[in-house]
Amino acid sequence: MPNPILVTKPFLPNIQDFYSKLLGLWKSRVLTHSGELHQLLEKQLTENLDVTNLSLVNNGTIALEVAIQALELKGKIITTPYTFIATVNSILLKGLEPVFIDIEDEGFNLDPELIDEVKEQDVSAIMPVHVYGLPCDDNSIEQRAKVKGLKVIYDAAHAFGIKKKGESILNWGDASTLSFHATKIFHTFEGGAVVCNNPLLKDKINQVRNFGYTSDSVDVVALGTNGKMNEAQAAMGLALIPYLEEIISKRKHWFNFYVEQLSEVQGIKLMTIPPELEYNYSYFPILIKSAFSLTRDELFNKFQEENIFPRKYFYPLITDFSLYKNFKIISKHKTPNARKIADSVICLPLYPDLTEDDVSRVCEVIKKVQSSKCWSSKFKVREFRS
Ligand code: T4K
Repeated sequence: MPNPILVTKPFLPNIQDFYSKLLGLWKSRVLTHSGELHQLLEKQLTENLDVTNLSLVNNGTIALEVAIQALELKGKIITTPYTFIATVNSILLKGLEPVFIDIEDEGFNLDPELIDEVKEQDVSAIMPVHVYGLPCDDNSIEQRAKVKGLKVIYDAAHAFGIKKKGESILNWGDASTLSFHATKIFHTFEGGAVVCNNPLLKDKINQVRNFGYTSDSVDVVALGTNGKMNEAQAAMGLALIPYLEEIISKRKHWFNFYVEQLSEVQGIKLMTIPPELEYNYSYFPILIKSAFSLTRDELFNKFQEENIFPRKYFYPLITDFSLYKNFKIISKHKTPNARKIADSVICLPLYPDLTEDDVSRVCEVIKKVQSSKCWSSKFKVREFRS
């Protein structure tokens, strides 16, 4: 059996880069609570990502919860069912209710026009997701948010480093949240951040991530949690920053390799990157159409037989998970576009340390099953004619 190829493999810095940063911890014994490495990482990421305010937290789910808490949201939040479970769990965990609306036709992100159809009472915010790092339609979303007096939190877990027309998309809305999970472009083992433009909101975010304490840790002025990133996590982040260009350019190389190999395959639809985007090459989703020889699930199983493990990001839809299906407040809005995409998507393996042999193996599985279909249908035509 050939080596397994997983959907992703975390990028690791040279171990010395990480180790040298840890040495300081053995001297200082400051292991957490906004230590030296934490402060340095916050500063470096703020500059690197071209954002105004960035607060580190201990994962991307807590980033969402902290943003909801700091913005003092109540009632309901409009969001998408086509996302990772954490987006919507964060809403429920904070005692709010999700209102699911559909994604755009032929897209992956929430359809802003459907915000107009939400008639539910007590809606306080919109939580769109930049799925695979492809930016949402911010103008349409924020225009509607303004009219309705809603806050906007972008779940930007996939959008590390993405710029549109030269500007970071992390600066959009009231806040954006990032995930630095091991499987992400940039990681701190586990980790995340909340980005915002308003310095007063940053103060509040910093309070909420630290039990609600004021910066001098004397008084508790907000309802807070323990969302702090520790120094070992920050050390990993600092060790990885110098590799960011290499990480993204290697991902871009394999992304383009897939495009070259697969763009002519009948029945497979590839994602397109808008020209004005500086993309991070975080995912390589393909959509399996009816013209393909196998169904999505048949192709998925074929991959497993070949020891290749892509993922169905994002299937099932959030609204199909038992927790949400059985939940009394599940929204009445229909989401046919999201269902169509969830039923046809496969994210192929994409990470810097792939080899040409790996990517060729993945592409061969697809090309082989499709060409055998073409061959057998030609054969049938010949048989019929003779
Ligand atoms: N919002 C959105 C839109 C998100 O996509 C996510 C997370 C969040 C919010 C929440 O952020 P965090 O709280 O997670 O920071 C993965 C990740 O666990 C999750 O972070 C990510 N989204 C989601 C899309 O994917 P799984 O369960 O599908 O993948 P997992 O963890 O099994 O890993 C995938 C592959 O990576 C495995 O085949 C093995 C490999 N792997 C994984 C880990 C963790 C390694 O080789 N080493 C490792 O340490 O969720």
